Amino acid sequence: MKKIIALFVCAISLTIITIEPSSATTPIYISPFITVKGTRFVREEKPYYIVGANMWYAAYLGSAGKTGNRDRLIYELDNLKAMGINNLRVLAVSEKSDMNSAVWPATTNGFGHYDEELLVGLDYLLAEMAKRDMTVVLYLNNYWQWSGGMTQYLSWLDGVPVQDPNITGDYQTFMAQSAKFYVNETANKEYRNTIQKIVDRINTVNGKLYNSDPTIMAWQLANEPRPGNNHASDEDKQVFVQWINDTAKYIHQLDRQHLVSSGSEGTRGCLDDEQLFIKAHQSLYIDYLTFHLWPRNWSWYNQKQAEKTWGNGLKLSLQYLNWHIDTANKLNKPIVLEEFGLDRDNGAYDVKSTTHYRDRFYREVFGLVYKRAKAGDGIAGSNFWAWNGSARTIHADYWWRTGDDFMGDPPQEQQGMYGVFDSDISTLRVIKAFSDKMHALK
Ligand code: IFL
Repeated sequence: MKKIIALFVCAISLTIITIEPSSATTPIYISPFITVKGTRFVREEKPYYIVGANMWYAAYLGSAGKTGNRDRLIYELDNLKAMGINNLRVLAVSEKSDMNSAVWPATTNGFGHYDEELLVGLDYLLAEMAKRDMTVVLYLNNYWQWSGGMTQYLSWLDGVPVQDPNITGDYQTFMAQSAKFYVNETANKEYRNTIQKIVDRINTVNGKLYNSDPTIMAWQLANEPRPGNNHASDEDKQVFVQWINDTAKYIHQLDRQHLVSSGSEGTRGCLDDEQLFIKAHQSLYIDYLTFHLWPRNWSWYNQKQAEKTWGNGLKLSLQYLNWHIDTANKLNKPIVLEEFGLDRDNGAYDVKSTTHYRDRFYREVFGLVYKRAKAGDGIAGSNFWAWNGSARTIHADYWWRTGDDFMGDPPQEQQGMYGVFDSDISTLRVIKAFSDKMHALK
């Protein structure tokens, strides 16, 4: 009996002896994915700040087919990297549309019909971004028409062509139409099929599974989803909140590694209803908040009367920024200013025109983002809209036509309106100065 006890004691002490050294050497798993800790993004146990740009067309350039331009993509990514850009916001899927103001070609050409060349373009983009240690937010639909989007799903179902709001001038009707998408079960079933196809894809360039690729920071439901037009009802708002929650939940069920965000503009995209924005982003499945800032689109500033309207435009912009950052603090989630922009001077589109007011605006926005991030508030960074890079328009009317260079200004807007060209030296300097400061944040 004594012998047995002695052996038992010996076994215990042996166990203890062996546990100690092995537990000390057990490697701790450090996730390569961007995760959320309170109001911060964290990667590899360090805070991760977004110093980003919008480049909706980046996957188009990655295609080896006729719309692609891989040499240009490499050039743009190298330039962005040199400026300290670590994150891009990119359109992952487009829907083929006959509208003049929509891009051509498109990733989906009808239910279940995919353009493999464009998907390979996305593969190529992800592989090149990984080499540069950049991350990407991929949006999976669009409330607006320029990439097909929600109205195109509906049109595939009922066979009625979408009325191009750029031609009719009737954005109110278009917006109400777009919001009908949320309640259309068949359209949402197909949208979810597409999401699954993307999330489960194996990258043909580097062999990685999309759902386990840390280059992808987040999936985003759509670009600028809104509950409807200016007259949307309480019921429309409820539908919107539900759709955000359910779609985000669906994506999380498919992919447990990546973050999910809405793509919302903030309160401006919620009919100025603060509670609606909060409700939509309180969802357990929405990992962080997004907002956009468009002083001229929202009539806070007039590019033709810049000096006269600057003060008010800036005041409202700063209020907007601060309110959203305060709200992120309250909800204890990070927030990203993932779009903002201002016209070139006097509303010019030409690459040679000056950008004094834009530079001033960027400085103000970056200044506030930096100040509040440094103070430990929920703002996790920004993506300016948008990177035009080396693209140039060849048309006197500045409208995009099939086959033209893709630039940050989508086809529903004049080319050169808000995008930053690689020759906009003064703006590039402002971006670089911001990026240096953000990267120095601990
Ligand atoms: O081009 C626009 C884009 O559709 C968007 N927000 C505003 C941009 C500039 O008007 O998502």
